[in-house]
Amino acid sequence: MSIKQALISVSDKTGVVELASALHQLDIMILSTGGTAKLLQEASIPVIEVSDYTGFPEMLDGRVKTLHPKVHAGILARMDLPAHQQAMAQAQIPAIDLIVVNLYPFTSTIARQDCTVEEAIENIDIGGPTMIRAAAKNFQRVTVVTDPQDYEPLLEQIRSNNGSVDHDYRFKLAQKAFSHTARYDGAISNYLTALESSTGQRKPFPDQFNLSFTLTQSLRYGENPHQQAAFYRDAADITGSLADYNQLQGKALSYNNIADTDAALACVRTFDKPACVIIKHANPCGVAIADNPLAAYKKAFTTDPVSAFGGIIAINRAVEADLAKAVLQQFVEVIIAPEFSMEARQLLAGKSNIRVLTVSLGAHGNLYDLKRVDGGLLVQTPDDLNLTANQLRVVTQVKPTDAQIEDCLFAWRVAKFVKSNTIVFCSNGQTLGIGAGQMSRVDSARIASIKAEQVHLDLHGSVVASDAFFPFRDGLDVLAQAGAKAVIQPGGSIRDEEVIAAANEQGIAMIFTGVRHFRH
Ligand code: 93A
Repeated sequence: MSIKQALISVSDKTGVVELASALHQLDIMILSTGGTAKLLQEASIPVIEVSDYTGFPEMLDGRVKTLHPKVHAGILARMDLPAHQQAMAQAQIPAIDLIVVNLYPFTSTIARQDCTVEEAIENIDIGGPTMIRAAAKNFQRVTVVTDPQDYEPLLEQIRSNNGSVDHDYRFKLAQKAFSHTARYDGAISNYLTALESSTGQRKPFPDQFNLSFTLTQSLRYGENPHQQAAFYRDAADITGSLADYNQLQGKALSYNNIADTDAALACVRTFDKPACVIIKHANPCGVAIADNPLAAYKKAFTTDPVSAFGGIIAINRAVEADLAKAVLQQFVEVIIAPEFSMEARQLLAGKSNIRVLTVSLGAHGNLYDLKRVDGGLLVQTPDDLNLTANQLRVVTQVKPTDAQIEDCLFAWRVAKFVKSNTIVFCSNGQTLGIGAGQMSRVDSARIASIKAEQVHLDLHGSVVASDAFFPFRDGLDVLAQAGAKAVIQPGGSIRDEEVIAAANEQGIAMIFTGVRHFRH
């Protein structure tokens, strides 16, 4: 059945003029709501306002626009049933065959620092999801489009299909539509659940979670080939998350790829300057910031070229040809960045095994971290603490220079993404040696300095971050021996005095953060 009448009501107006103009040329009648109708009329596209169509003006500040039987019967009627046909004829309601709707921007509204609960609530779309769900329910006849990226394929379908959309495509769009409204409601539910009261205070911690995940990708296997696995997406609409990744080339992501890419992305996201993070087995083996992404990559790679073999690279800037060329010199599993230039893409295509991903770096963050334990689930809010210089306390006679403070903050930032016990040597916005995942801090310190030695990186004058306090002076002695001149650590050990005395003795400046960054 060919499409005769469409209803367009969109908040994100990307591409809607082009779509409506093409639909009009295909002789499709267009119904539309206030703001959308105005935009289309300004582009000289004939539209009928829903309020004129129903004979019922928009009311309650737009809270009621499309919630009318003439709209919903038009969408929900099964025209293959004589009874429905008859009821529609009797009520003089024409069928609506195509729904193009996207919703009030709830997630981007609540992401704003100054968003009030009242504003959030006004951005809960009611009419939009109702139309989307009605159309998706009736996919046997009705086509529902919720994503501007589907406008072009939709038009292709209509043009090549004699004015209609084929069944499989309608079904696919309906599946997408229900995922869309599920995510939308998930985001609302998560937001409201995290509030203590309707005035907007945060709860101390919820005693009940409304977590919901939907399957996004079946994986060939888990951490090991004998384990089954899949990737689920948080139903809360966290746009720009890793679950929204876009793969430009390469084999499907594995379980370990996704886990490691997550670590890389989380770390690179926290830097404002051009940054590069290389991850191996969930730990950074090189992190750097620089004036441009190529320089950042080169610095990060220098930290530990052996470990970087088969690593995962994250960059927080567009990848251009120069960086693509440098990356091609190495064996890389995954490279992820907000975008890749055409030339960079063509170069990377020469090595079709490299998985090339794009993801947005916008405001983001899961509400909770989850960890399964035997018969239960550990839940916490994420470690999203980022220190600034004025939160630091210098505890030694030796004072750090401004450059050392800057490097200490960089090292501290990296330490957060390294498995405990963590020791990170840095200088000039570059990691020099990383000690990760050891059961004793002194071993992490030893490993970090050995790693730097292996690649002939000079630790003299370097700074060091330790993710938690030094229980004894032995860890600090290892750092001093390696050449460190400033150390950043939480403090708080009963032997703090002993450790501070050791630093003073060896001419090391020591900074306390008062907070730690365990990562187990
Ligand atoms: O406030 S609503 O929940 N009430 C409605 O009846 C309704 N119908 C469509 N919001 C409603 N919409 C939404 O308006 C759509 O989902 C879309 O996001 C937006 C488009 O409004 P406009 O065309 O005026 O910009």
